[in-house]
Amino acid sequence: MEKTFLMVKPDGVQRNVIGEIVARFEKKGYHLVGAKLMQIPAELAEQHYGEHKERPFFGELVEFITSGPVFAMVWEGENVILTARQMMGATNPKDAAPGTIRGDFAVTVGKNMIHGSDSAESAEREIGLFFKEEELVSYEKTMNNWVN
Ligand code: 3AN
Repeated sequence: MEKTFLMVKPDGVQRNVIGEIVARFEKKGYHLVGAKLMQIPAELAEQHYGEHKERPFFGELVEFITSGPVFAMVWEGENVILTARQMMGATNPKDAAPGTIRGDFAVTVGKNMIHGSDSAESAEREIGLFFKEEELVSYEKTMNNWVN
């Protein structure tokens, strides 16, 4: 089953919307298979945003993402990579449609609430950077045993 890496950024954590963001993906029908509240070390931030190293905002990006706790998550489900990106909305909140996370909660491009992997390759890379295999669960054995 397809997996993606999503992360509520420091602005989202500070604004107390972790639950609201998690609820959107739960209600959509995706399954949370890993999650942790953490403070990202600078080296991990630089690795995570490695593809933006040459961009003028790289320093700002690393500084922001390490400025407070983030909520890192792995979600699983059909087409979750692309659908989560659609649910997040455009990178720049001014272009993000109402109803999307950035469209509803964010104003500026630097502080845009959430990160989500943009391809299968980045999902695999980012999940590996943030989670050990034993930190991810499988619902295969429990599915349909409880309320649902
Ligand atoms: P996305 O997060 O939608 O995949 P990317 O990968 O283009 O967007 O950019 C990574 C992050 O860099 C964005 N989430 C955003 O916070 C930040 N960013 C992108 N463009 C700018 C910019 N012009 N100025 C400041 N930060 C930016």
